[in-house]
Amino acid sequence: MKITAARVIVCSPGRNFVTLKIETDQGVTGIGDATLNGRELSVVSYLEDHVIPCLMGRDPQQIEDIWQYLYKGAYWRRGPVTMSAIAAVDTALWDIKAKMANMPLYQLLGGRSRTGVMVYGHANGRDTAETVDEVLRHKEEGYLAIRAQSGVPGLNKVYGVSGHHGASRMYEPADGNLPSEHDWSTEKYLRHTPGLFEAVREAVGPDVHLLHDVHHRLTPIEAGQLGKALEPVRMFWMEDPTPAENQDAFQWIRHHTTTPIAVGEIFNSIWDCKTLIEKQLIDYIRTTVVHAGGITHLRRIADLASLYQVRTGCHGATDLSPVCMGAALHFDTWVPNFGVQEFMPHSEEMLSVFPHDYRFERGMMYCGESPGHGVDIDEKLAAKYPYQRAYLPVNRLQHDGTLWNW
Ligand code: CS2
Ligand code: MG
Repeated sequence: MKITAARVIVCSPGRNFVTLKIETDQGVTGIGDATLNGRELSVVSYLEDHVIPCLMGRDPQQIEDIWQYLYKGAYWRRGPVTMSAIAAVDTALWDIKAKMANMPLYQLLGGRSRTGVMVYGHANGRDTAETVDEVLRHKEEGYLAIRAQSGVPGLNKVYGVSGHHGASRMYEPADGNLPSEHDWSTEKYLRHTPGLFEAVREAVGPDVHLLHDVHHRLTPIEAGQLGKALEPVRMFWMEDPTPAENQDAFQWIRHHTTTPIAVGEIFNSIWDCKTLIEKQLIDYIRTTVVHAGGITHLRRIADLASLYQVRTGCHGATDLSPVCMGAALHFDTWVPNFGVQEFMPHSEEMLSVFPHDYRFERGMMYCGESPGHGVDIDEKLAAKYPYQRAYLPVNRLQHDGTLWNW
């Protein structure tokens, strides 16, 4: 069996997506997500100019050898661009192999480990009252796990909150021809957030899992302070409490709080999280199919995590395409140490470009039974949505403009 062609499809049905399609001499094709929000065209070039020429004529069944070839053969290992490109190839090859085996991808990985995939939804509001309303709306829809993000009194624009009530589902941070600028004050955030979650827990009751994304903005000791303040709320997790380049820094959070910690959506290899997992400094690992080297590498991360009772919590924002969501749901259906899957619903416009067989029902998601990962791309429709450059925002401290973590 041979790879005969491969091409990158860039489209923007509401936001930019990058998809790799691989064709074979047996007529079977596979697709993979290669979307890196705000730096999409870097991955396009990495694939078109450097990876695709090396794939021609190779046997698509040799998923592992191709992974090792692209990882070690690049010499310059790791990084979000490299690992997103490798992920796209890997996902497409697993799609092909499952189609050749005439089985849904989760069967090929080792079969079903659970009846369905528990997901968490995004409830956002401009203030505490709106956020409580959104959390209750999600509870009504059957979500068992709900992330809550709210505006902060005295701040103009913060992560995770759209500009108007009820639009929380379509929070799309990448916009504009240049990065927009947000303002930040840790003091105002720490004054506001414990009260937000007291109100949310009071309204939603004890059974719903509550999550929150700090989005890399605190120091370790501030994160310990927040985690301790949130303990009475019994959070499912506090996400990205502090930047994670220094993995050892998380020990200072652990010294002060038992609030569970999730990290890893911006990680792209097992090396980014090895210390965090081995020292049990986290409880959930957020690495994803599209940014952490595909199914092949994500399995290795999950297996390492399972040795230390760390569970998976794959990233699933709308800047990860439906192709990534489809592949992730097969991974989630198989992986023994599953925790939760993020689910930020794509718009109908986005989904129209990516026919898929996964579905949401009362807080759970279910991958389909069709061979492969169950997602395709309508290339004619995709062509109607040309790429539009868009950036993620940057963040500055409100009092003096210091560039901060967004
Ligand atoms: C967020 C993301 O979903 C999350 O947990 O951290 O929305 C993140 O901001 C985007 O994926 C960045 O592209
Ligand atoms: Mg996050």
